[in-house]
Amino acid sequence: MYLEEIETLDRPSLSRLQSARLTDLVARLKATENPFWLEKLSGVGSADSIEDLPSMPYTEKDEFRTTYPYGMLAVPMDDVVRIHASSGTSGKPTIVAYTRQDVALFAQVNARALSAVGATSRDVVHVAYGYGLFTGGLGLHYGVEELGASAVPASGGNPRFQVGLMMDAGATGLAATPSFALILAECADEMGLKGSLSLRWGIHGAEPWSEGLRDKLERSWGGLYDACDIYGLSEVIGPGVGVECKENKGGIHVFEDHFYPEIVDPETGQPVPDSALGELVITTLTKQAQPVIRYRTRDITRFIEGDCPCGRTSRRIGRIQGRADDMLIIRGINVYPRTIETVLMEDEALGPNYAIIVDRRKALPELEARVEVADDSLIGSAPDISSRLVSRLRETVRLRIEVNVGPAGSVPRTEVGKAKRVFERTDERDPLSA
Ligand code: DLL
Repeated sequence: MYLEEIETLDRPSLSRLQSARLTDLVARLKATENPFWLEKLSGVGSADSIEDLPSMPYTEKDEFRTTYPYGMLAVPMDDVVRIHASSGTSGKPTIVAYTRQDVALFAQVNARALSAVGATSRDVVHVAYGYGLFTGGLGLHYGVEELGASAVPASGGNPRFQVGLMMDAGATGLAATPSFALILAECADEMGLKGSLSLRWGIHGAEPWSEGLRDKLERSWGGLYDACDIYGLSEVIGPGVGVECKENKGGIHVFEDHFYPEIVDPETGQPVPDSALGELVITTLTKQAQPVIRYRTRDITRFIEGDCPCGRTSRRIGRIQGRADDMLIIRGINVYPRTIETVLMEDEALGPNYAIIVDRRKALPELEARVEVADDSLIGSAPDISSRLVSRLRETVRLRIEVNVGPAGSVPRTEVGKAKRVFERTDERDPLSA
């Protein structure tokens, strides 16, 4: 463990640490001359305990937009040493700023995350998250260096070149989105190199993925590979808000000494009962440049109760089910794309790539899933595969979803950035061939 003393702290001591940090955070924000924070905290007292947090106001994504670019800064610009921006889907990106201490924290939490998935200073880590404004590349990169391992800053794209580099540089760890890790595995297979690589583990996040996808990913790297989930978001810090440990792979440990998690009902904003699904809300207890109080992440998850065999005492959250704003409403039924993925990936006959098409050509939208066989020898069974998936999807999602099974490699891959899985269809053109 990278910071054993903190990561195994008993709960009462952790709670005292969180309380002291919250008191300090509120005092720091009240001492700024920033009208945004003065107004937000106008009805808040000195915050003596972490238990005071649920009575404080939320921070919303929209506030990053309305205060763009620097309206939420809690330090003078002189103290800012780095800027990142979130991958906004529309309009202006969200700018996030870091002081030198924030950059050190960013490196520390990523070193902790890497250590939890099994990395040590002896690893050569191939970092295939995008470098640049996106927090993934630099976040993991600094974490690798903090741990004392060797970082290979490959960034996204050009998978054949990357596989060659992994081979030559002797990569033992892979930091990449789950979808890009699969592309690399496919490529390594095509190049006849899969068995020759020495990969032991992968740290995968930035997009939703399922247990079935983990299984396929671990198998496609030859079975000795631990694929763990890393979670984070730019508005909070970037990657390294939490991670799964390799011992359990049963929930994401949130680095709660820095990022305090709550789960609330996305409609009412009220806390949900233990282990119920809801929206994750995070307070950054120690960040300096751009802290957030009760940030509504829009990510849907639940708390996981019970101790973890790895010995970490921090609370765990389940895999992110999707974003409140990604939820599709089809004929009155709420569907998260990840629920469809879960059903598809359980089927052994399918490869790991899929696309969901929301067909809006008629008055009532319809869903189609485009999938591919794991191996072209199975293509003759496409009609059977399709009909069993239609009935499984009907049982799980309560909708008829058309399933089209194509040959291996027929679903488009995303080589740079986050995988695009959901496509809208509004006219005769096939959105996948656009
Ligand atoms: O995606 C930070 C990151 C980089 C995380 C590398 C992990 C690895 P943003 O671009 O701001 O930051 O996007 C944040 O991505 O609110 C989630 O909806 C989604 N997301 C991030 N990690 C996961 C994950 C980075 N492990 C948004 N599972 C978040 C599911 C994830 N969704």
